[in-house]
Parts: sequence; C-alpha cells; structure tokens
Amino acid sequence: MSLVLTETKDAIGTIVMNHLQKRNALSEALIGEITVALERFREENVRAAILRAPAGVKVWSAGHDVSELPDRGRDPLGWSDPLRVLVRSIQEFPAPIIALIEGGVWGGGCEVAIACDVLVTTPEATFAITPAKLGVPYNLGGILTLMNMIPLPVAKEMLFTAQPIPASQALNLGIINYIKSAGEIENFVYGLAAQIATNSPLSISVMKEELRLLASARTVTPELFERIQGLRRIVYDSHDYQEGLDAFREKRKPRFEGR
Ligand code: LCV
Repeated sequence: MSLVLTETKDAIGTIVMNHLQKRNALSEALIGEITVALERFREENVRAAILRAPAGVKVWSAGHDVSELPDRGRDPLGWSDPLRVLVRSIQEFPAPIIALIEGGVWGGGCEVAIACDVLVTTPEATFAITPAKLGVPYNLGGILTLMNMIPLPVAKEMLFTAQPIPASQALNLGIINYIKSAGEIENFVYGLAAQIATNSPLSISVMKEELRLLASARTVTPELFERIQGLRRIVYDSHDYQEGLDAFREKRKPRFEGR
C-alpha cells in the first residue's frame, strides 16, 4: 500500500503524506516515497510543489520514526539518515515547495516543514521540537536549519522544553507565512502555487539555491566540527539516549539520570 498520494496538475505537484496509522511518522519507507515523488516532479519540470497530509488530520507528522532510531553507540542522525536525506531533498528541489499544514508537527517533522519554502497552516497547527524529550543529540545541519528559521531564544525554548508552540506564535515569529482556516487553506495554497508557476522557473530555482547556499555558509573549522561531534557522541553513547528510546517503545515516561 502506498504511503503517499501524489498528483501533478498545471505544473503544480502535490504530495500527500498518508501513513495515518503511524501519524505520518517519517519512516525510511515514507521518506523514500516522498523523495521518489520529488524526483518525478523534477523530471516533469513541476514549477511548484505542495507537501501536505490529508485534509482534517490532527497530526501532520509525528516526526522521525522512533522505531528506526539505532540503539546507543551509533549516531542516530548521520548524513545518510532518511530524515536528513528528506530535508536535503526539499532544500535542493529546484522549485518552491509549499508546506500545507494542519494538525501537530513533531520533532523532525518540524525540520521537514521549515525546510519547505513557504508554510501555510490552519489555526490549530502546532510545532514541537523534541530531541530533549527523547534524549537525542540533534545534528549540526538540523540545528543550523532551526537557527536560520527561528529566533535563537525561541529555538532554545523549543529545544529545551520540547513543548509545542501554536501557529499564532509561529506566525508572529515569521516561522510560517500564513494562517488560513481549514475551509480556505487549500484554495489559498494552490493560488500561491499558481502564482509561482507563472513566474520564471530558472530565476526562481537559481534564487532558491542561492538562498540555500548562503544560509548554510558557515565557517566550521575541523576543531569546531570534531568538538561538536564529540559532544553529540556523549549523548548517543549514553544511558539516557537508550532510556529515551526504551521509554517510547514501552509507551512510558522516560527517567533521565544525566548519564
Ligand atoms: C514511530 C510513532 C511515532 C513516531 N515514531 O496517536 O526531533 S527528534 O530529534 O526528537 C527526532 C528523533 C524525532 O523526530 O523524534 C520523534 C519525535 N516525535 C514525537 O515525540 C511525537 C511522538 N508521537 C506522539 O506524541 C503521538 O503519537 C502523537 C501526539 C503524534 C499522536 O498521538 P495519538 O494518540 O493520535 P498514538 O500516539 O496512539 O500513535 C499512533 C501510532 O503511531 C505510532 C505510535 O507508536 C502508535 O503506534 P501503535 O498503534 O503501533 O502503538 N507513532 C506515533 N509517533 N514518532 N511511531
């Protein structure tokens, strides 16, 4: 059974994440289908894409599929981790991707959403960044995505509390572009996509890539990189990392001991 529904019409591609039994948890299988759809859109010279869940969902995405996170001792968010692959696919896709968001966006789902170029949500949407809740050491690229999109004090609050923020606060902070009611969001998003599709695809794809390259342009010395990787290793080698995974799998609250 396919985990996504896709459609291409008038040079606008739509991907509906449709693994509702697992609340669109970003499993390797779901991510694989999304990236295949994006590749097809690229071949079809789609001029705008929309990433969404079915209308009316309570959860847009439950974030990284926790059951696929490795046990302690291995970096859970390395370069080839499916979630990292998906974020890069979105950021490197030549046409703008609009995230049409209803419901809760959790963990890595937030990074997928803010990796999109324009975010439009319903008033009930919420955003929760959850590594601290699971005991996971977020990775360098993920932290940079968050730093580029969210004011630092708010990024720290979201990372340290792991609590959801409402769409209204995300709008005030400029994390999302619009809030629209459930009855108007679809027409609004497709109107935005149609507007983009009438403009120069070459100009847009080059500006999107310029923005991506400049946003990620940071001086990261070997010492800085190795220091950060060493810090992250302390976490994913830890008792607490394993406890976070075990607690999720056993559907209980984790008991973190700081070791
Ligand atoms: C696997 C799941 C998941 C899931 N993985 O429905 O950002 S980081 O670093 O933290 C990164 C590592 C990351 O993204 O981690 C994941 C962060 N996500 C979360 O903390 C959200 C975890 N999920 C929930 O809190 C609830 O599922 C929500 C509130 C999203 C929905 O609650 P609801 O009561 O509607 P259930 O919890 O009953 O979930 C339905 C099924 O989906 C599975 C969950 O285990 C359950 O499966 P079973 O029916 O087999 O028990 N599921 C939900 N989220 N992230 N599986």
